[in-house]
Amino acid sequence: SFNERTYIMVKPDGVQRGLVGKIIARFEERGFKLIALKLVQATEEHLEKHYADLKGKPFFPGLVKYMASGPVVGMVWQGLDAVKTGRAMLGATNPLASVPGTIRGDYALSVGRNICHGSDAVESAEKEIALWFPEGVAQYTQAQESWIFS
Ligand code: DAT
Ligand code: MG
Repeated sequence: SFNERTYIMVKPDGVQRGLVGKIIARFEERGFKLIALKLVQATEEHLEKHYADLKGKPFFPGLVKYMASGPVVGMVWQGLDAVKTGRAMLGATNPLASVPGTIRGDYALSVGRNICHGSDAVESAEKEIALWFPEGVAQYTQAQESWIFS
């Protein structure tokens, strides 16, 4: 929908590699509205909640350690079909399969260091937004909105 929200996160490798600004710029330039943003050092406990659906996968312990290895940048972007469009902008989970022009397809090579996260469904987006931004998100009118949506 028009007002759909998605949770996008720059992972510790993306932060260390100085890709935060580039990733933010892509969502800004596409026309999405930034409604929450923060840099946090997440605990393993918090990350286990974020990735609860993957508990039991062989890569789960390594995934949680990697995600806790440095700060991440969490953000919420709002706009038309934000979840699906956000996933398309990130590219395939395994960067080897990510098309050039996508974030992972331009900046990553390995599934264990794929630099960014994006919600995979509206319901998981809402859950992730509540987990990472319990304080809530901003609500404001973007001046360019009528030039982006019709
Ligand atoms: P996505 O991040 O594209 O939503 P996912 O939710 O299935 O993918 O998995 C979460 C993260 O876990 C993914 O970004 C990278 C890591 N991961 C997934 N599959 C993996 C695998 N086979 N080996 C190592 N890490 C994996
Ligand atoms: Mg996922």
